[in-house]
Amino acid sequence: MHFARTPRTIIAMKPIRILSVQDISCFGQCSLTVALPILSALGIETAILPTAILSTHTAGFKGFTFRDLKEDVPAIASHWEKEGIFFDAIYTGYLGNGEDVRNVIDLAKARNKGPLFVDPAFGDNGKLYGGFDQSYVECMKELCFQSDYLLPNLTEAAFLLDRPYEENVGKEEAEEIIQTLRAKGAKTVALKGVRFEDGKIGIAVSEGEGISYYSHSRIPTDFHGTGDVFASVFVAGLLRGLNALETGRLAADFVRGCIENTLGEEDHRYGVCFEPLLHDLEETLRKALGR
Ligand code: PXL
Repeated sequence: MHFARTPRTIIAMKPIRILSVQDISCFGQCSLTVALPILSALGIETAILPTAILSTHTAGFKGFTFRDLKEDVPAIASHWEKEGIFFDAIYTGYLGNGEDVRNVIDLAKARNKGPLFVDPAFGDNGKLYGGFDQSYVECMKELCFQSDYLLPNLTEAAFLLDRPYEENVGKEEAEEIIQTLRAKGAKTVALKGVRFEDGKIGIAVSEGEGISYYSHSRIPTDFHGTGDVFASVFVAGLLRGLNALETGRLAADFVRGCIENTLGEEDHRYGVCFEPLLHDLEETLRKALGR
C-alpha cells in the first residue's frame, strides 16, 4: 500500500499547528483523549500541555486520582521559548485550578500567533464539576473574556455572568447572554444547549454583531465528554476554513451522531463512541469546504 499526498490533500492540508491545554483523564473519554484523535483526523497538528493527570474523569467515578502538573508548566513554557516554538492557535478545556488558568493566559500571550479558543469546561446542568468553586470561576472569567472563540454551555455562561442558571433558554435570552459575554471581551461566542423549540436543542453563534442559530432534534439522554467533542470539531473546522456558524453546525451534528452511535451501549456511559465516525467527519468537513 502506498500513502502519499495527492493534489487534493495538499490543498486541504495546509499545515496548522495548535496547542491544546487540558487534563489527561486516563480512562473515560474526555479532554485530551477526545481532542487529539479528533484534531488529528481533521488534519490539525496538535501539541499538548496536560494540566493534570487523573485516573478517570470526575463525573460518575469515585476515588479517582488527581496529580496536578501546574508546577511543570512554567519550565515547559520557557523551554518552548528557547526553541522558538509558536502555535497557530491555542485551545483550552478543563484546566484544574486557578494557577493553570494564569499559566495559560501567559502562554497565550507568549506563544500564540492565532486565535485563542476557550471551552470553559467547568460545569453542566446548573452545577460546577466536582473540585471547582467560585474562585476557579473568577479565574476562568479572565481567560474566557480574552478569548477569540468562547464555547460555553448554559451552566458555564450563567456562572461567567453571575446570573441564575436556566435550563430552557430561548432566542431572546440566548442573545442577551451572548451580547453580555461579548461586551465583557469574548470576541465570538458559540452558546451550546439552547432549546428554541420543544424536542430540539442547538447552538447560538455570534458573527460580528449578528447572531445565528442552529438546532436539531434532541436525544433526551446525557452523555459525558460531548462538550469536548463539540469543542474539538469546532476548533478544527474553523481553522480549516469554515466560519463560526458552519463549524458550530458541523460540531453539533457530529455530537448528535456520536450520541446516536452510543445509545444502547450501557457500559459506555463514561463518554461517546466517536471513533467509528471520524472518517465520515473528515469527509463531511471536506465537502463543506468544497474540496
Ligand atoms: O469533559 C469535561 C471534563 C474534563 N476533564 C475532567 C472532567 C470533565 C468533566 O467532568 O471531570 C477531569
